Amino acid sequence: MAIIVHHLNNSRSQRVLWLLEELGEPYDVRRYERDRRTMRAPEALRAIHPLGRSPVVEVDGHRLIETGAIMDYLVARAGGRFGPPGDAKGAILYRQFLHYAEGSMMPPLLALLVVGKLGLLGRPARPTVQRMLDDHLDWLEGELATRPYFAGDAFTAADMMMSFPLEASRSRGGLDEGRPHIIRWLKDMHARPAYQAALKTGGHYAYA
Ligand SMILES: N[C@@H](CCC(=O)N[C@@H](CS)C(=O)NCC(=O)O)C(=O)O
Repeated sequence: MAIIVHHLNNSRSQRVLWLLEELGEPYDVRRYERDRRTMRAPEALRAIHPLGRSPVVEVDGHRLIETGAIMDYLVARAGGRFGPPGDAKGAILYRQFLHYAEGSMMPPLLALLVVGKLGLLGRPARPTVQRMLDDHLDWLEGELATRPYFAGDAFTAADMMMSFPLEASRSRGGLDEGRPHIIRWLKDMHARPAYQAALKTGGHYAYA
């Protein structure tokens, strides 16, 4: 049975479509549209999983949430393609960035979003949250100055995981050409044929 991806437009689940395109794995996309006013997922997604969030993937008789876990599962299922590199340092970096993307990088981006929505009320908090994000961006710029991809010389699922927080940073977190190594990396990611193919199956994606 083909893998089913429950995909919300403009969301983290774009990365799952991208990985499946890289793997050449057949999949069906069930698309959900955000509410234009609240930007929340539609109620229909709660029928798939009680959290009503995306991605949700149906694979091998399981229903799986959490992007990092989904990527990890799909990579293992594909015999480790796009998984941890063979060298010890690369394998550590792979694990680190696979989890860091959602665990550490997304929270300040989410905080920035909330602060932005608060308008004038949120304004006093903005510099503090921006500084938190800048710490991440400065560190990542230094990391990508030393190697082409997050886990070393090879493109891996860790790069795919890192795409969403860095795309969101470019869109609303002040990431620009002043951090040339991250921008170079983003351009490389967007140039991949599988990334482009995933944009076609996923529908509108504001961050590409
Ligand atoms: N850490 C989770 C986050 C899941 C999540 O919050 N997904 C967002 C999409 S970017 C969502 O479905 N939001 C819809 C909503 O909050 O209503 C993951 O990576 O899967």
